[in-house]
Amino acid sequence: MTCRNLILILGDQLSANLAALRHADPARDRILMAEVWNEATYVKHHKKKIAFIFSAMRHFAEELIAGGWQVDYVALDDPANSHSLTGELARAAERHHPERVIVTEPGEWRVRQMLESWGDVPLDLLEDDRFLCSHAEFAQWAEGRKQLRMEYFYREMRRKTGLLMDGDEPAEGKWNFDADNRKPASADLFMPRPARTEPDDITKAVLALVGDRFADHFGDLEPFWFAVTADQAQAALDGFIAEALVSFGDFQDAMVRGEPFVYHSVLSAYINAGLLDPLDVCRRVEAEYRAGRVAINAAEGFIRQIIGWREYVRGIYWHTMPGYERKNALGATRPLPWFYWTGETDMMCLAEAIGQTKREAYAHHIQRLMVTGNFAMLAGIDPHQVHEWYLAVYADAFEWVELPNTLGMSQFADGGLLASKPYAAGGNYMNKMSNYCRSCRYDVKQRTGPEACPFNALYWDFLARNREMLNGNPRLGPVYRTWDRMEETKRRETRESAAAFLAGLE
Ligand code: FAD
Ligand code: DLZ
Ligand code: SF4
Repeated sequence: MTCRNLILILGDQLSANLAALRHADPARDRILMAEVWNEATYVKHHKKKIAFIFSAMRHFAEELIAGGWQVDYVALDDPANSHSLTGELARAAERHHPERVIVTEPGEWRVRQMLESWGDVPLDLLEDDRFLCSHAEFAQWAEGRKQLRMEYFYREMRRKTGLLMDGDEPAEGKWNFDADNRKPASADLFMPRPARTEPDDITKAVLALVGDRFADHFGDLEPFWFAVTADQAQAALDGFIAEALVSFGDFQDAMVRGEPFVYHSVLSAYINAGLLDPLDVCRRVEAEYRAGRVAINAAEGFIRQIIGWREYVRGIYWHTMPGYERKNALGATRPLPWFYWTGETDMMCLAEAIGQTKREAYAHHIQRLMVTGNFAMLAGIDPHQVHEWYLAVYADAFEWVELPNTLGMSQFADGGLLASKPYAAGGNYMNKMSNYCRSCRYDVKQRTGPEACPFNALYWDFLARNREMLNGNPRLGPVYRTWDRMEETKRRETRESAAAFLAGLE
């Protein structure tokens, strides 16, 4: 059978208004979706992440079929599955003899390269207009700028969308209310849990498949409660707006033992896979603010994450790839400690963040940045290994968003392209923003010796070790002056303590 065009839909393109679908004709074109081993194993993704993507793909294919589309869906256990995206394109091309293959541009450079170098049938890549800022627009914004700071990019996106704008002015006269969003949260506050979806028959079949075929991958497969359709993701958004948004701003940076989600939305996996439209989500949040139900610091804090950070990191990714993935400005080479895969460590903050990552394929931003990320940077872990870990373990991880967050924001491996200074902190920060330290075997107040919180000596050791690279950074001037004022013996003991801890890591 022949078709006019073959439309390839990838696992993170599950949106009814996808560019490739808008350009297609259900009567003459055929859709291809494929679960392939290569995509599930190029890093060993968390079991929950694979189950989420496969189940959401299967549900989306069903919706397309119900909407009158002709869909070739290749399941993982199809005996003829070639297990690569290009292999499946080639097989579909043999079946249908299309004139052209149409794909909405892939989110990852690796996949784009793979498709572009597959030459059997002419290929059209369509711009992914689920994002606000095109590659060309970002390049234009970046051109001639010495520093690519998110804040200025974000203001452009506010103007472009009109979100939280009163005419030409930002709502309530300020662009950014981040200073109001750093309150610690006490464990006795009520913290809502994200909406849970009961697995249906499709999801149950996927769970059985993933449990069987990916048993050696990281993470707990069940309980599995992710939304896997656009309607279910909308229900999760409704739940966030009704229960958590109001406190999102105040407690955005807070960490609480036993509370993996605090007041975060837990929507990133749904947005990234295409089940929720990012601009719709922001408009819903703005409406809550305009109706007087949430304060500006909650609405602005949330919207900034999506039209600011999310769009910005995507811009940075495509602006710097290929090459960005190999950045290692601080020359860090230590292997990733094994406890990143088990959560078995006496450091309570790391045990919590990694333990919940294993259970939920989720950790919120401050856990990723200031606990697992901060530790890896202070300990001098090879940023490429850190990158592969983050890409594998989170349900929302796709390279375009994960890589700049990891290499740039959290590891300073791009030398400061993305962050104006390393996000480095000792135990004080953790003690201020969390209740982890109270139940940790280490003493957050001590800097040296076997009982001392390892973050303290590691923090100073990191600064001393990387002085040549970081000395010129004006934001670090006061910290280096404090270090220089310390007694020589204290400095030596600090570095010896850090060295002893690091030796123990290996
Ligand atoms: P909320 O806190 O509720 O924020 C709302 C939304 O804003 C999120 O759903 C997400 O879409 C967006 N957002 C927030 N922060 C960022 C950010 N820094 N970059 C891009 N979007 C953002 N996010 C991913 O989506 N995928 C990743 O692979 C990923 N890897 C990360 C790795 C590191 C080292 C760090 C520090 C951050 C990473 N982030 C990543 C960003 C952020 O941590 C997650 O988006 C957020 O924790 C998702 O949880 P949430 O939906 O509850 O977010
Ligand atoms: C992450 C992922 C996984 C686990 N499996 C598939 C798959 O079987 N088929 C597919 O089309 N996409 C999958 N993906 C997403 C891709 O690996 C890739 O990250 C995105 O399409 C972005 O380019
Ligand atoms: Fe983490 Fe140190 Fe606090 Fe323990 S004392 S939880 S290691 S910051």
